[in-house]
Amino acid sequence: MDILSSTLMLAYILSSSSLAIEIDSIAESQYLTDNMTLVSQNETFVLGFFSLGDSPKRYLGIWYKKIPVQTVVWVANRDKAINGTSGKLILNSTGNLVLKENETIIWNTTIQKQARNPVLELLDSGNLVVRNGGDPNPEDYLWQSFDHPCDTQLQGMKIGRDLKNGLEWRLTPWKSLDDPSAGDFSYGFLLSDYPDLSVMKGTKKQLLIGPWNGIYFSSIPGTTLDLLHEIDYVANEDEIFFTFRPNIEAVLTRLVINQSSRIVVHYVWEDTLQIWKQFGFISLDVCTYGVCGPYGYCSVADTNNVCQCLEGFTPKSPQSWSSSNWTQGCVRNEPLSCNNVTTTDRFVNYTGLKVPDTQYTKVDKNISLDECKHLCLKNCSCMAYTNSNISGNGSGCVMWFGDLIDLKKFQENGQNLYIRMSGSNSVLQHGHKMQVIIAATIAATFGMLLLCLIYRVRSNTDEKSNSEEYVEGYVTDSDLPLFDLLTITTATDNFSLCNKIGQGGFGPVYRGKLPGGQEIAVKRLSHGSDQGITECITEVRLIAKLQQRNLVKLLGCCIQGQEKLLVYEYMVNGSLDNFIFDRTKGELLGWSQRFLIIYGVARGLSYLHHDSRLRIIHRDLKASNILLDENLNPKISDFGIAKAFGGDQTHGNTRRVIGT
Ligand SMILES: *[C@@H]1O[C@H](CO)[C@@H](O)[C@H](O)[C@H]1NC(C)=O
Ligand SMILES: *[C@@H]1O[C@H](CO)[C@@H](O)[C@H](O)[C@H]1NC(C)=O
Ligand SMILES: *[C@@H]1O[C@H](CO)[C@@H](O)[C@H](O)[C@H]1NC(C)=O
Ligand SMILES: *[C@@H]1O[C@H](CO)[C@@H](O)[C@H](O)[C@H]1NC(C)=O
Ligand SMILES: *[C@@H]1O[C@H](CO)[C@@H](O)[C@H](O)[C@H]1NC(C)=O
Ligand SMILES: *[C@@H]1O[C@H](CO)[C@@H](O)[C@H](O)[C@H]1NC(C)=O
Ligand SMILES: *[C@@H]1O[C@H](CO)[C@@H](O)[C@H](O)[C@H]1NC(C)=O
Ligand SMILES: *[C@@H]1O[C@H](CO)[C@@H](O)[C@H](O)[C@H]1NC(C)=O
Ligand SMILES: *[C@@H]1O[C@H](CO)[C@@H](O)[C@H](O)[C@H]1NC(C)=O
Ligand SMILES: *[C@@H]1O[C@H](CO)[C@@H](O)[C@H](O)[C@H]1NC(C)=O
Ligand SMILES: *[C@@H]1O[C@H](CO)[C@@H](O)[C@H](O)[C@H]1NC(C)=O
Ligand SMILES: CC(=O)N[C@H]1CO[C@H](CO)[C@@H](O)[C@@H]1O
Repeated sequence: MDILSSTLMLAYILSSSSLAIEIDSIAESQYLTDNMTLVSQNETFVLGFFSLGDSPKRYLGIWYKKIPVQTVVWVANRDKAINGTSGKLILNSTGNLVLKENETIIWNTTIQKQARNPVLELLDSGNLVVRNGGDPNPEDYLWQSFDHPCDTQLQGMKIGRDLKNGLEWRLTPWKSLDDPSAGDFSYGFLLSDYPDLSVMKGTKKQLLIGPWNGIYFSSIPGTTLDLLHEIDYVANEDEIFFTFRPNIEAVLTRLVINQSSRIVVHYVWEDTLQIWKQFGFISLDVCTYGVCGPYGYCSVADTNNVCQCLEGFTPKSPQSWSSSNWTQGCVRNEPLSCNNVTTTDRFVNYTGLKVPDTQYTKVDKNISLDECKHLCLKNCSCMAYTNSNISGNGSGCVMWFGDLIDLKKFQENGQNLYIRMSGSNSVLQHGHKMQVIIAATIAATFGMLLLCLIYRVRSNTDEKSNSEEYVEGYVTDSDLPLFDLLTITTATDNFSLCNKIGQGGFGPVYRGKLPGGQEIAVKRLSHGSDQGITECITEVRLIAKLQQRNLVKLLGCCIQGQEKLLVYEYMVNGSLDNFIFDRTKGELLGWSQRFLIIYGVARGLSYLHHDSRLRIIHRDLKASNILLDENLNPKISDFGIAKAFGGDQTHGNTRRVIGT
């Protein structure tokens, strides 16, 4: 029967290649042909046929409707293309989707559930679903594309395992830009008591991102609460998964696995620039799985000394170790002494780590760290333990059996791991000493008031030498408040003109008063401004980390829809240019006062250039960016185009002319 397959014909529109009919759902026995698209309710996504490059091959897939750069997030027939435009997607009476080219079946679904008047719909989340018509529970889908991920994780989409139904939610990259079929790599969870999020190559472990420790995946201290996303992790008898959601509405974000050295990339749509920006990524750097062998740890920071033995261990084969073949790992200086009756073994507290491969682990969520220790001590093959959940004061117990492999060490952050050591020797003291030194260093160098911690994954491609941006991984802002837009509009009297106190390159600045009475200055980044989310976040990230009396203090930020607002402490005396370019006000500044201002600015700069953890070049230092507090103390502001360098980097190239 050749009935028109749409329940509702909305419009004819010009798509990239031909005239397409847009429909909003497909009922039983109806179909979608090459010249039709299925559009989600709010027109966020479309399902349709597309080709890649100049190829005549056609694929059925989902992409963003409103984004000019065609961004395909899901492909049905990724392994078997249609040769021309005669593809047809049919929803048959059993609720199955069948994609045909003429009479050849290209792709189909196989559902177990009983279908009644099935309907096919594309949701605004990008999820293509088949559900029973009139089903009161819209979540009870017969089939959904979110259960069959390709290379992209969208908001709300699960990566993990459905243990009840035996489904695996795993991302696999496209083979190439014009071939969506699955490449060798994949991204998902490995099953164990304490599942590792991993990148696999075939069945080989390529990179362990680590287990979820209650706050982050062990090798990425920081994924908790980057400024844009929160991660939800669930592990129970039925399923293990993580999903993410942006804490800012209307931001389009996606996580993609790509068969290149940047294996997992987090993209955010930059509306002002109309491009996808890499917001964070996980790279296949030197610290691939097991590169340092048992009891060795990998450190990204030191490229000359990638692998080190844990304290109390030495290379198993010093010869191959010195020729940078570390895979044999390290052995104990002092053997353990343990049998099922007695032991003199102890545990040494190692800090700042990614925990080892969790394949042979046991988790008990109900017991304390101390009970965990005793349990581990009793079993001679238990080599380490720690809290299974490190949030709050830590809770639960995870124990490792057998050799510890794939440890990583971080310069900051990381977890504690209690490793079994012989109790009869000097190693123990050594271990303790290391721990004290580390703790002291952290306290002294970084201060305990870190607001913003960054896990930096250096680009290991040639982009490093000439890249304008110092690309960084995920950002955390556990202490930096995100203000509600309503709070700010109320505080500034809806950005009233009377409250406007200045105009910066990127937008106006308003004065405001928070409900508590605190005075604030709000920088409102103009909608059309080039300063997009990433620049905004650069500023937040840089400033939040800086603690110095000659730098203006950032109280928080607010990013909601088009609005990007930065909230600072209010400076009663405004900016320096108000004084020095005004004859009457200028007279208020005596020479000694001027000297103190210059001195303060210099101190602020000295801090930025030498004393802060990152070298920062402000690049837009001018009188209007020097603010004065009630005592005329100067504070440097406006870090919108500042550039950060590694702590020891003294040279860098830039391709843009910038600032003043
Ligand atoms: C769409 O394609 C079908 C067959 O593939 C054809 O019968 C129909 O006329 C086409 N509709 C339009 C509007 O081109
Ligand atoms: C669609 O847009 C409307 C209005 O903007 C909004 O209220 C609704 O929640 C949106 N629906 C979905 C599924 O996003
Ligand atoms: C498409 O064309 C290729 C090569 O021309 C052929 O091998 C393949 O079988 C065709 N596919 C279908 C579904 O006919
Ligand atoms: C499908 O039918 C079209 C038009 O009838 C024809 O051009 C095409 O070669 C057919 N494809 C296959 C794979 O038979
Ligand atoms: C519906 O499609 C499935 C293929 O997934 C097939 O097994 C089944 O026979 C079809 N049912 C009907 C009624 O066509
Ligand atoms: C993967 O990333 C590389 C480098 O960013 C890019 O050139 C390539 O096109 C990407 N591949 C796909 C399939 O998107
Ligand atoms: C490293 O050593 C192991 C065994 O000691 C050997 O199998 C492997 O091939 C070596 N790797 C390289 C790159 O030489
Ligand atoms: C310790 O092991 C020995 C032999 O393996 C066994 O006979 C003995 O019962 C064990 N003791 C305990 C306390 O489990
Ligand atoms: C292990 O060391 C870390 C860092 O010094 C410390 O915070 C933690 O409390 C120590 N663990 C125990 C059980 O003492
Ligand atoms: C853990 O404790 C909770 C309540 O304290 C209890 O309901 C649960 O059964 C315990 N689980 C295990 C594995 O002992
Ligand atoms: C130690 O733990 C392992 C792993 O859970 C277990 O297989 C083994 O039987 C335990 N050994 C003893 C002596 O309890
Ligand atoms: C009729 C048909 O082609 N059925 C196929 C549907 O897809 C499954 C795999 O997903 C095949 O096993 C069936 O043969």
